[in-house]
Amino acid sequence: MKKYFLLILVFTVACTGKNAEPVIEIVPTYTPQITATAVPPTPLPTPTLVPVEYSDAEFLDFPDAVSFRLMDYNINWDSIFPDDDLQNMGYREINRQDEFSRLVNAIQPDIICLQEINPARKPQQIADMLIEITGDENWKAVSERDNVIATRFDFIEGYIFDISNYPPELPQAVSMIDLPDEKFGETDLFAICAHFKAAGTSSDIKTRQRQADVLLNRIGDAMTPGDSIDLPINTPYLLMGDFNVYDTDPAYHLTSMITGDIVDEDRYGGDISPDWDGTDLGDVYPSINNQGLDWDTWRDDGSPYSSGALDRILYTDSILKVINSAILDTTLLTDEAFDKYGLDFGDVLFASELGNYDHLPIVIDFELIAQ
Ligand SMILES: [Ca+2]
Ligand SMILES: [Ca+2]
Ligand SMILES: [Ca+2]
Ligand SMILES: [Ca+2]
Repeated sequence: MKKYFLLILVFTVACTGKNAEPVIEIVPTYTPQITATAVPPTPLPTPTLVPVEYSDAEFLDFPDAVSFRLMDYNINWDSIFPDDDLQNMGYREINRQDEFSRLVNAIQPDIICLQEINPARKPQQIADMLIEITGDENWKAVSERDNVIATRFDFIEGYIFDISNYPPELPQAVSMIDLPDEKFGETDLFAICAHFKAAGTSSDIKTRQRQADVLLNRIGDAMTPGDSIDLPINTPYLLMGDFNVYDTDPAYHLTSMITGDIVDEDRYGGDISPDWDGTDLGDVYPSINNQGLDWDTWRDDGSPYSSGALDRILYTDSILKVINSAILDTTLLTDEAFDKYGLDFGDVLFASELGNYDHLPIVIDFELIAQ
């Protein structure tokens, strides 16, 4: 019976694309559908032998007093909410409440970017959950589509993208985060938490590019006087989330986001310089447990898809400096690390299944570069 179920599961995964990345638009009224037009999966590459090294998770220690910590995590649809939560998406597959709680308390982020939260949820629900998990009353959250930005700092109102003219699948969550003045001076942080369209049809690829073009158009507005939003000059920003960067297409949307190259210029305007000094954005490109051996943020050994760095943290590296970064894989930690940080072996696994992680959480510490 179990084998039969597994066969169905494998078949379903093969038909629907990335595990737990259903081929659907993230619009509440849209009926999810299994498509027959998915691009056939690429043949499995010859497995590369990644050396296994166990880590004490020293990257979870705070590097210094003037850094802030980011956590980015595609949690897989509504997995962090209780089983009986009425707003769970129909295709929610697992309960990760306890795991998420341990991860947040071990990582102790100042800013969190989450994807695959039911768009119908009020962001305050996520803030309340983080207050309960951490005991810190300061958590606040904003959301757009399935993207949520939460912070224990404050938000500064008035810095939002005008997205009124765009189809609902294109916008992403944005916010201005008030970095504490005593540590960061007058500089605050603009944050964009994005989820690019999943799956591999030509329509999916086009949607990812349009999402990139829309973001670049809005960032261009934010960085120049006039129109709907003006960031204070040299405001650092993060452009982070699940970019769905696959090896089955050129993933030009990532190149666009790094370089400012808008593809549909008729609709979204001319190219921009995404960093304040006229250069490209930086791509943190962290590695598993900061070991420099493996850079994949998504992995499911039982699926026909290659693992890959689907999730990205882009940043204005003229203003921000990465001083510590890691993709957290709890299955490669020592017993000492479990004791010290209160983590369990399977905290990042998908349904406790070895070799299947879905997405992994990312931890980055940033410092401001003195201007
Ligand atoms: Ca501030
Ligand atoms: Ca402007
Ligand atoms: Ca262009
Ligand atoms: Ca740069």
